[in-house]
Amino acid sequence: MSRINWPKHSVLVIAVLATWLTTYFGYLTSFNLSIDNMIQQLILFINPLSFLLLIYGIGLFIKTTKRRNAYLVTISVITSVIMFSNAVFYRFFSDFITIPLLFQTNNFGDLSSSVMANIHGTDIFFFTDVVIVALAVKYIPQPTENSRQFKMGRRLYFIATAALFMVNLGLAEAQRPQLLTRSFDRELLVKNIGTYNYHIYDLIVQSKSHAQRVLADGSELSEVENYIHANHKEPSVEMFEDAKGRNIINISLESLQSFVINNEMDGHEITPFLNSLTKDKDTFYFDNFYHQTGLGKTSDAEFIVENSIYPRNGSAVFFTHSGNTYDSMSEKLAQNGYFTNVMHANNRSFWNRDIMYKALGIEKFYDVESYTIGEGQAVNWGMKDIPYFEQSVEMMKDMPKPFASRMITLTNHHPFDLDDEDMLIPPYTSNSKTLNKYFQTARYLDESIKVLFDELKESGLYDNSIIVMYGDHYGISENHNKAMGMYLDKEVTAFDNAELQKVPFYIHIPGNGKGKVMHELGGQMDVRPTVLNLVGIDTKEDLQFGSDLFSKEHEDFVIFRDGRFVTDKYVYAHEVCYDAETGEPTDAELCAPYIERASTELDYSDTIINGDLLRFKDGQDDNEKKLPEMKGKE
Ligand code: GP9
Ligand code: MN
Repeated sequence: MSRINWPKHSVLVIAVLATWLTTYFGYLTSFNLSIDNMIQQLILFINPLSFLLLIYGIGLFIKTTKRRNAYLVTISVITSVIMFSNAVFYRFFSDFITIPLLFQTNNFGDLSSSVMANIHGTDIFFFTDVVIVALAVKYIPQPTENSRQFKMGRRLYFIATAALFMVNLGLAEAQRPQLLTRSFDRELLVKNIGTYNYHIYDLIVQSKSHAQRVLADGSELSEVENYIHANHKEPSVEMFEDAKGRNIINISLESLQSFVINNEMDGHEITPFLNSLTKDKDTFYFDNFYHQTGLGKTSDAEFIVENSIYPRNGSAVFFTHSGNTYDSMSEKLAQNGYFTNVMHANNRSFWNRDIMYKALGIEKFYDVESYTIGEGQAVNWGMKDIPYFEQSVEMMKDMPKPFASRMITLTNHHPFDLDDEDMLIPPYTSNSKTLNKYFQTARYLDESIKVLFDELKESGLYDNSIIVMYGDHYGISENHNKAMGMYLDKEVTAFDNAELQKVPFYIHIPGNGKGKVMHELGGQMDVRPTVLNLVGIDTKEDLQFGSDLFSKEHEDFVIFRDGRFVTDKYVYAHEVCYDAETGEPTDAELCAPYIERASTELDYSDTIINGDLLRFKDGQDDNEKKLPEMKGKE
């Protein structure tokens, strides 16, 4: 071999190529990554490269050949171990490794036996690059140089590496806007920035929150407790236990905003079934109810509904704080004899749900693998809502009773695509394709709820259940103000945009008879206390920011995650105080006391999450968290 005249730095090039290709073939053979188009395939192909150029390139700073060789081999071993561990892990979790999971150590006993069972002989493949790198360093001579020319070349090498990383990130952002801030899904991260960069990203996110947690102590908890107890509202006595012992079906209505309820689009009713419920004697419909989510969208809504605590600003709490202790609604229901679960026909790692649900004490997650998606039963983001509800009710029949199921719908999701046969009304005609299609998917969602009610009645579950439904967040963003203005027939101001954050909230109690339209001003924060009071569970001692919507003491004050707020008199948006009645700007002084309250409350909420303060609360045991269920292929 030494007779061949190898170009300079051949070893480095070979090492990068070997690990790059091993990684790429590892992606293709060991993970079930859904690739929709050529660009995504290209991103997947190039995504290991910038990291490998960087990490192997560090070898260019090592002067002695022996040490440099040892370094190159070590890197090839580490990258192989990373890919190999992820592949084994993926076999039973359908997910990539994340740091919080590695710290949830009390299940490692079970884990090690599952690990052994999930190692395949063919996994030796992941170490192909180690063999190649070892051979290369042994047989290929390496230059020892430190000339100016070399330093220049080295600089160019790193500039090119950085440029490649930027191109990768640019392509990824174009495919998935806000990829890093919203960090939807580990699968998406791996597909877009690669396994290695994903692990670095995970390390940064997790260590940031870990540091804040370490610095926190119990004294902060008493301050927050004082604030919350001082603002405590007595729940309604009249509604206490109105749904005691019943199954709770709590539905997240994807992207559904209140403006479609009891409204028409070009003469077509948009949500006929949900409209009929607003006039139903067993239904309480809240028409002044707001979402309070941030970047975590659906998952933020879930977080709020479970905990009655604000999600995080600028990141998804499901990702950043899945290691915390929570006092969730599900956990409380489970303590009171309910079988708690979430039903959602999507990948279990989306929004880090598989891990967060364990922290929330949810007993079972019926994810996409619990469903059979037949021909024509998927559109847009996945399973269509109608078959989803049909199959879910089938599963409910077999659940221990009473059960508490949170259900998450999906079809009415941006970009609001629908198959022709599911279009029950024509599209709208504005300059926004998004808004035009939104009415049709909202109409489909409405139809699916009707199917759910029918199925529940048919299964015999209906009479002994309550059905709670909330819109999770807006579907039409401010980017579509012009089209919205055309639909609403007015110019959409910051005031209107705040008003457009209203989402429908329903509580349907079969046979109750007291149902009506409730104008109480409320938000997602109020779901937990309201529902728990209905089933007769006391929440007086709980750290929650919401209160029972049926309570006479309930306060007309809703704070948005971004600091906007609404009271019965004022709406505060983009630093302007509006008169709630007229929608006109008014004296800023009038909003001042509420601005203060809003920021105090949001700060306290952040303090709870950042410091993981609920672990200091009596009766909480941080060690109870378990790893997500094993899904071995035994
Ligand atoms: C995905 C679904 C949609 O599982 O919850 O998430 P979103 O983008 O609306 O947050
Ligand atoms: Mn959503």
